[in-house]
Amino acid sequence: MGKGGIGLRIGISCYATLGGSGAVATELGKALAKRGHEVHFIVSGIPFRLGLFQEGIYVHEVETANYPVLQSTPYDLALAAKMAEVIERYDLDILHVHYAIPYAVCAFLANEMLGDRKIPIITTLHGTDITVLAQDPLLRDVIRLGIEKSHAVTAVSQSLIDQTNELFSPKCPIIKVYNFVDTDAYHRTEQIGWRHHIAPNDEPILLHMSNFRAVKRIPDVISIFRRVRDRVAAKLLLVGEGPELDKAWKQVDELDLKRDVIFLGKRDEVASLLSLADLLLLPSAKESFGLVALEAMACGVPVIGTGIGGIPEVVEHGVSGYLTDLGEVEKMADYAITLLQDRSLWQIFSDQARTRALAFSLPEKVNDYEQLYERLLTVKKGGAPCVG
Ligand code: GMT
Repeated sequence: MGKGGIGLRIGISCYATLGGSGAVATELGKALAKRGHEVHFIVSGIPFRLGLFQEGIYVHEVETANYPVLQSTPYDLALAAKMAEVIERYDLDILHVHYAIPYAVCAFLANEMLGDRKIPIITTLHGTDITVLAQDPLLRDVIRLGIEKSHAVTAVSQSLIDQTNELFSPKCPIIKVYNFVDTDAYHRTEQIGWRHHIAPNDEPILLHMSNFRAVKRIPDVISIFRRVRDRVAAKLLLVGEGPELDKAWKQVDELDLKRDVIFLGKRDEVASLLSLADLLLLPSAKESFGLVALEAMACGVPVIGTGIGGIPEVVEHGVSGYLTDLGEVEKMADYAITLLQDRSLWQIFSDQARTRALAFSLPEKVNDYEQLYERLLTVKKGGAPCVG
């Protein structure tokens, strides 16, 4: 808690729709409000993990307007104006934005609008802002600006820090704050009814949950499952929606897997769904952290995936899951079968997954962010340009 025991007024901007960065930002905001801070979400819609009313939380929706002279609706400018308005109206102490584009850049713009009323900006990098968008020369220098103008920059894994350093060599060191999971809310629960509905003959359930973007390698998920199902009666639960969904339907159809693959679409009951699963499949091509892996592990679900990006910082190969190189679907299927055919080995991995998840528990990481806010507010008085 800041200001000598008094709560801070914290602005948070993030993507409100499906995605790990929005999930982390929202869970952080909720936890900060529980600790007595006043949290103002400045967003394009109600954050999907916000849940029911909670004291200390405010949501400010960015409204956009279009005019015939403009090529497109100026969302980013409207966001910057909204940030400035909320900072001023609610006398915010700090603005914490999640994702470099557009949030870090808009936060800088908002501060410029405020003149002497500038507040510290903290930017958390989540992954694709660096690993995908910053690879585009059109966006690279805009992202660089967002990073350089932030008063502190955090990233969700060492892998992401290394990639950011390689690309931008920022003057101010990037701070590592791993993502977290609320291990009280995320734990394995009996899901007898659902389980019976999905797997009436008690078949093991493999699960994949994502925003179905190309980096998630949905075709690999289905190929792994096909190989598993050829040897073990099993079901695959696909949770989420996105650009690769149609292709996934087609592949399932072509491989004649329709009876065993269930497309659930977007769902909120993440912990309950994960509790249904025996294994999580995460064969991503890029993954700066893999929040879903952590949430699955908290629910005692071992992970079979790629050892790419930040995933090995979360999942320990041979302990809480198995990791392979990109595209090694045969190997991933073999690992899955090993765990599915040996229930006592699965139980050991399941317990170890839960133990591993406890190392990423929410209170500790929220402390890290709170301490960073404190440092920023102290340093601001001394006038240092950034905190690292
Ligand atoms: O995974 C996605 O495609 C969503 C994306 C996002 O921007 O919300 O997730 C990124 O941030 C998550 C939270 O920090 C990380 O757990 C994901 O690994 C990261 N995704 C990628 O790096 C592809």
